[in-house]
Amino acid sequence: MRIDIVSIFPPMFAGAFDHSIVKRARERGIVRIDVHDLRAHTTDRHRSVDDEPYGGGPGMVMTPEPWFRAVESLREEGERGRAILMTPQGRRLDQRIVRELAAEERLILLCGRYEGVDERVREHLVDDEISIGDYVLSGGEPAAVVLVDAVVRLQAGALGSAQSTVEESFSDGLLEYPQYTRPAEFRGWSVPDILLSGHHAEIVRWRRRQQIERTRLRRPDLLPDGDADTEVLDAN
Ligand code: 9D3
Repeated sequence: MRIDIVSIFPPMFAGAFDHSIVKRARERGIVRIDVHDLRAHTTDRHRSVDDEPYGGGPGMVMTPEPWFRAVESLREEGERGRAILMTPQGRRLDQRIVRELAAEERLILLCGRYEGVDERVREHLVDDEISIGDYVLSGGEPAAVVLVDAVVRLQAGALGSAQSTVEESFSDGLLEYPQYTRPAEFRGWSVPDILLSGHHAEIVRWRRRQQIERTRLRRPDLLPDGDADTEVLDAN
């Protein structure tokens, strides 16, 4: 898979893809990630990427020309790719969308800044718009890092064999059970006896109950046919 990122702040990605699973996937040739400076695609003396909004109002709007030039030049080499604008107005990223994007040959991620991007970019250039959640970032760059991480770890061969086993057994939509390691007692706090008992079948049942109970209390939205009122009452 190929991922191109277009931004006015390429240094924000320094080191972001140089560790852990993403690093290994790049080293293995599973994914190629290139960051591009939007300003390289400006044509005016001041390399401007924004201008005042038509109709007035606060802030600046990112001008369409550099985005079109950047994406069109990327598309001249290799696959067309799926161009995605990172924006608070996009579809909210979840694991279903991550799987959908992970199946693409190439992604071109556009990171906006300022108050927004000229509407013609969304209407005539990009194929998709993605948000990573309902909170305010200063721009699309951190969102692009999140998306890349989630998509790359789904590429075949990106995970070590131990990790892929874990991935499969926990992809059941529940939160994880509580985990402990040595020491059995730490500052007076003990590991639950059941985990030291060696009764494997009972441990499996205990962990399952913990998963369900924890999900019911903390993330009832993940459970099928939840009654929100009842769940809040039970939690308190
Ligand atoms: C404070 C300005 N906001 C009200 C006019 C609009 C606004 C514009 C641009 C809010 C945030 C941003 C910058 N954010 C992103 O570009 C962004 C984002 C986000 O803020 N949250 C979650 N996902 C994303 S993806 C891109």
